[in-house]
Amino acid sequence: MSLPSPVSTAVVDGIARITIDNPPVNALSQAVREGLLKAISQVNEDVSVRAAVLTCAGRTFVSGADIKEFGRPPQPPFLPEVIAAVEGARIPIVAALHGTALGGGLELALACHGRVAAASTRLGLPEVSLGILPGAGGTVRLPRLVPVERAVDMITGGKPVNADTALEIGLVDVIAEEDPAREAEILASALATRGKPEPLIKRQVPRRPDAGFWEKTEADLRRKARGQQSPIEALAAIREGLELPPNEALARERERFLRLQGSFEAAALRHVFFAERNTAASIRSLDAQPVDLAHVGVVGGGTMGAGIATALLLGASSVTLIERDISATEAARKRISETLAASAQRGAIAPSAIEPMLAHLTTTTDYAALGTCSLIIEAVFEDLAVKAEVFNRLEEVVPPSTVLATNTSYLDVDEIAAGIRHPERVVGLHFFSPAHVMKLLEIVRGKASGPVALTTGLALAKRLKKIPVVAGVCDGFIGNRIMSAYRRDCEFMLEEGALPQGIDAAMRQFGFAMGIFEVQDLSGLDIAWAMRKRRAATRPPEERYSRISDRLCEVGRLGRKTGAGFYDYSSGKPVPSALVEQVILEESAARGFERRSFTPDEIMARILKVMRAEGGAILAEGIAESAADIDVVMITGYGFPRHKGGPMFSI
Ligand code: 3H9
Repeated sequence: MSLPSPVSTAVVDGIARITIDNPPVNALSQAVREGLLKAISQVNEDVSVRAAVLTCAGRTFVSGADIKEFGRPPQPPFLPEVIAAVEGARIPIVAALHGTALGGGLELALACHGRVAAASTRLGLPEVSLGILPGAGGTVRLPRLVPVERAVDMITGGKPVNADTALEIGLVDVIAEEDPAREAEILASALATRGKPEPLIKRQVPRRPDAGFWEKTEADLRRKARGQQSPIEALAAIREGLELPPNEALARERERFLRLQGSFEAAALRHVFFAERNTAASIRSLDAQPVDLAHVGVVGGGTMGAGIATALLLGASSVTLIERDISATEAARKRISETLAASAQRGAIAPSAIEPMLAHLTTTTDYAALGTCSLIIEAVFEDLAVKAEVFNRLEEVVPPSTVLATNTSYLDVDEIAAGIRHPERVVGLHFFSPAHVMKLLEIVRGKASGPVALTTGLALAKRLKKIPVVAGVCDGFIGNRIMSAYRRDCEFMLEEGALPQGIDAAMRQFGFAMGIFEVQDLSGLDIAWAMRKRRAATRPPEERYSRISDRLCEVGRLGRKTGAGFYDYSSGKPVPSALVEQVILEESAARGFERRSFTPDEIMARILKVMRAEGGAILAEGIAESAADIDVVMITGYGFPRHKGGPMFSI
């Protein structure tokens, strides 16, 4: 017995309504493509039909080709054929958009003869974020509808636009006040009076870009893409779309699409797409209700505490923040309002949203004010005794149902929870700085962490639009543990002959936003220094240990904040330092190394090897739930290039 088609057609008063119903996101699976072809041939043949509307059931218009089909041999009918049928229909077809019209979904809408969108619709061609380019005419049709520069931004950047922008640039004809399908019927009816619709593909390109546009855009893209190929290919396809006869351009686009679809980059980005949606599997399967997140407490108003409070306010929670004294509470409030102002300046929030958010922030020195919070996140100084004391104080003022979280990035969550009466309520919530921006949230599962504490961590991640990854207790959890391992090895490479600028350049060339030494200078060398000093007594004497960082700290080079670290910053930018090189040479000599040169490939091979080895150990110890989770951590928290799929990924 064959399954019912996900595409249905109903004709009322000469207007056909073609509806796609393929939950969750109406992806263009083989059955949808086949159903669409049938529907178009049906309305072409039915002479009573004057016009048609293409709409979707459920929460969204078509959000793209079915990514699950990408790894398998393609099954006909292919999308370009479906799209050509829609565009060449005997009658005008108007797309009624809501939710997200993405990728193949937007290409389908471009083939229609008009577009009506609900006000909350987002429209885009995000293919480059999957390592491919639009493969069903998007690069050829979009620049015929909207200004070329806007088409280039949308296709090479992959970021969707909202309905207002879509209307402004001509991507949609109408923003529906109520039901987009109903308003699409009105537009389709009006178009029907003008005879057979003109396909967009036949439309002349209104304006060619200015001289030098392609070269400059390509140079900018190459700089930003950090080795990713698909944006560069997408740009070339758009250019061909404007310079070649349309059918030739469509064929060339398809060729590029199929080639990229089989690339390492596309496999890597698909892996990350699904990996990000499948994290925290062990918590998702728990049968427990999270606590209410409407009012959350934060203890500590330093960089992390204030950042977490900002993230919570942006996530529509009320926040009560505790600091030691009045001047510290005032400093925290100032930090938070400055961060919100900067978010407004970046366009992330409306300036008018700041005051209402700050009205939901209470700063105080009185722990009793936390009595009504169902979740409290501690973000005080990274010291076990200090944190344990905070937890003991918290237990005095809150009921046993309150979940207590620690934002520690290294310390043992079990030891923090050890002294309290209800350790099942304790969980680690490791945010990354800046906490209101960074997408990663490590949910650290302590020995005693109970289901409510864990599901609360997951619910918080969802509310703050973060990606949760579960980590077990160990030194540095997943991310910091891997980073410590490769940072250590990078310092060994310094002893053996490399220089910080050489290692950083190799990492950038591989696709990292920054090299490890630039990163350390940015975050400050003192925290890791303090930790090394704490561990000095228990470090096995036979363990290899580089003294380079310690020596820089000893002379006050703590990173950017002191104007010097692995680099000098007197000009604001990192400049290699003669003094650092001297320290490195001395340490090489002291350890008896004959210095040798390292190629960028050699440096990266070594870094990746260490990352994989540490990742393997983390998996074997059960600290991470899957290799894919480790990839997600390194990509979303540590700048590993997304298009390389993560340190554990291979094909
Ligand atoms: C393309 O179109 C190529 C064409 O140019 C040419 C072809 C010839 N396919 O994200 P969510 C699943 S490339 C299959 O949690 P949200 C997803 O895995 C494509 N499955 O929801 C999840 O499954 P599960 C261009 C898909 O509301 C469920 O749907 N399009 C697809 O937060 C819910 O997803 C894109 O790149 C798909 N295309 O966000 C859009 N999309 O429940 C990619 C989603 O089993 N998708 N799923 O875990 C998105 O950006 C977001 O999913 C979306 C919804 C914004 C749509």
